[in-house]
Order: sequence, then structure tokens, then C-alpha cells
Amino acid sequence: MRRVNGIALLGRTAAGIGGATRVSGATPQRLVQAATIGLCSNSNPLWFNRQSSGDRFGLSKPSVAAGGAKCFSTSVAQEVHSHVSADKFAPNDVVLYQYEACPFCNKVRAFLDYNNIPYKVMEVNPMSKKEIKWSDYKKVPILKVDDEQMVDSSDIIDKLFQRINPENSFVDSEEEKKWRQWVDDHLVHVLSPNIYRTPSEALESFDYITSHGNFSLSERLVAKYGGAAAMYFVSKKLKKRHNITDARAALYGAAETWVDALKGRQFLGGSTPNLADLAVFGVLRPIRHLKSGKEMVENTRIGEWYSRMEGAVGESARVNA
Ligand SMILES: N[C@@H](CCC(=O)N[C@@H](CS)C(=O)NCC(=O)O)C(=O)O
Repeated sequence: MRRVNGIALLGRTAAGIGGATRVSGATPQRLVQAATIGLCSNSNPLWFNRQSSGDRFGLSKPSVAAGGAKCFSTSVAQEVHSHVSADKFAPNDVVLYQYEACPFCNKVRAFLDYNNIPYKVMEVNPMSKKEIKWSDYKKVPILKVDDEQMVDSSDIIDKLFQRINPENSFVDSEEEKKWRQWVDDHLVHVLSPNIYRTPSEALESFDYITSHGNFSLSERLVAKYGGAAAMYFVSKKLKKRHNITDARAALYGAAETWVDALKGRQFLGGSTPNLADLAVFGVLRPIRHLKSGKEMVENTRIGEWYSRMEGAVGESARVNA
């Protein structure tokens, strides 16, 4: 039984980086499903080194203010985003239940960070999931906004966007909608075959996942080496499932496709990022400093946009780092 749980853990762990599907058992199939999700993470060194881009929306931040845990300047981007009403959305407590390396969780974090909505992170143990036992929903991300539970990354972002912009009925443009969907349907599936492409890349990925996730010491060791070995093989199946013949070519192709979609604009949203920009940035951020992410930046034109996004998103709004 312990062994079964251990394998299930590896699958869920793998899901942290590239996956989108529930992995609750020990079968290779489930490992494959898990690995389709990819990296869910937010604490690469770069994340913490960014300059604060200010309280863009002038949102009050009661949890931060009250706890004094973190200060935000109200400078640079506030001018750009000051059209958003300051006092329409001021939750007392925002908690993100997540896996650090999960791309869907990273999408949500990119949105929260960009909008300077202070949030706490509750890192979920992928094996026991005890942190989300209170919920009927068994995946991450789950966002608790005061007493309200929100699930599914895109739904969470839609809801938050509406709360921030109550006067604008939420109609994302066809273009924005199309590229947000592309992230979920295509981009996330390209991640796992890349980050587990070779034994050393699989080990690098699991080193990242296990050092940033919620694991006991013994789970960490099993997950790191066992997971890397398992996912190296599973990633071959994933390639087939998603009709990928050359993982790097698929990643570079996706990056180039995205740059083409920008049509020379700074962001898909024009002079400021829209929800599609935030989604692409969110799912790429966990792989950015892995070998696959570095090579993607070296070998495609995505680097400039990515750097602009880092600047626009600014530092993390997480309050319990
Ligand atoms: N459509 C969901 C997908 C969420 C999802 O698949 N999350 C993965 C982690 S990246 C998960 O929780 N899998 C179930 C598990 O780990 O047991 C979303 O966008 O939030």
C-alpha cells in the first residue's frame, strides 16, 4: 500500500510541472496523465528578485496592512492600470492551495501578482492532500477568498477579474479567449515531454519539484529519484499522446507561435498584458530556469516578451513566502 501511494505521489508530483489530469492511483496511465500537467511553481530565484511594480490597481490590502508582512510601493504601473477601481475588491484573506510547480497554479499566481492581490500560499502535499481535505474538489489550484471557494484556474481568474472590474462586464476579446484556450489545450502539454526529456532533465525537474513542494524528507527522496526515472519513461508516452515527435521542436514552435500572435505588440493586450499574456507567462515561469526553459529563450524570439512580462508582473504578492 505504501508503495502504491509512493507511486501515486510521483505521478502527482510530476503533475506539478506539466500536468492537468487527476492522478490518484499507481498505474502507468495515471502517471502519464499526471505528467501532462507540468511544473507548478512560483518561487524561482528570479521571482523574488523582481522590482516591485507597485499597487497597480490601488487595491487595498487588508491582510498585508494588518499583518505588516509586506509593503507595496504605489509607483510605476499604477499609472497604467489606475482605471481599475480601488475599493471594489478588498478581500481580507486570500489563500491559494497549490502545488508549487503546477502550471495552473502558476497561472493564478501570475494574475494575483500582476494585480498585487496579497495572498497566502498553502502548499498541498500531493500524496496525502490533507491540506484540501475540507474541499470536495480534489485538484489544485483552489483559491479561498474570505469564505468563498474558487476552483479551476481559468474560472478563478475570470471571477477575480470580474470582482476587480465590476463595472465592466467581462468580455474578453476573441483573440484573448483563443490564446487562453491555447495555453490549456496546447502549451501545457508541451511542457512535460521537455522537462523529462532526458534522464538528467528529469532529475533536474524533480529536484526543483521536490525542493519547492510540500514533501516529508522520505517522500522527497523517493519522489526525486523515483519520479525522475518514472517520468523519463512516461514522457515518451506523453509525446505520442500529444503527437509530439521532437519535444524541443514543439516547445520552440509554441514559443514562436506565441511571438507571432503578438504581431509586433508589446503584449497580446497591447501596451499592457491581458489574461492570455498572464496565462502564457504563468505556465512558462516554472520551467524558465530549467534547461528546457533556458534553451527556449536562447533559441526562440520569446525572451523579450518574457522579460517584459517579468517587469510588468513585478514581485510576488505572496505574503507568507
Ligand atoms: N483545469 C484545471 C486543472 C487543474 C489540475 O489538473 N491540477 C492538477 C495539478 S497541476 C491536479 O491537481 N491534479 C490532481 C492531483 O494531483 O491529484 C485548472 O485549470 O485548474
